[in-house]
Amino acid sequence: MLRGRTLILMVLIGLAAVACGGSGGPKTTVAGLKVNSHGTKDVSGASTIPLEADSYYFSPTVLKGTPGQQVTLNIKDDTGVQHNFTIESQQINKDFSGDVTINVTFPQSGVLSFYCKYHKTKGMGGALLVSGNASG
Ligand SMILES: [Cu+2]
Repeated sequence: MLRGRTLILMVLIGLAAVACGGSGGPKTTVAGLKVNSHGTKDVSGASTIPLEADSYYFSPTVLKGTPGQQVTLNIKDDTGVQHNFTIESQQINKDFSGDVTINVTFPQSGVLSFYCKYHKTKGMGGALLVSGNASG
């Protein structure tokens, strides 16, 4: 009898763990970062790109462009929470709370990650993709 109860308890704990996994942690890996993915957008040829910042993701998450393409990200943020946009290799480290405009440059090849330094571990990141695959 006790054994049966223990088994049921274990099943319930297992279900709870699955439910948490479904709504919780970031699932997708882009450019070595675990992120909450909200899609990929081809922005080749564009100079201004609308981007949404939310808790905790960027949408679209992966921007696909051409080598060296310079773009202005018009980030829309109505979360009321302090966020940040960082690309280490371009010395970009910009805090924002509300809409913000940030100039970025696509890499010559491969993929380059960006992230919010405050919510990196919650999956708030993305990538600038030029060639290859964003995942991994
Ligand atoms: Cu953030």
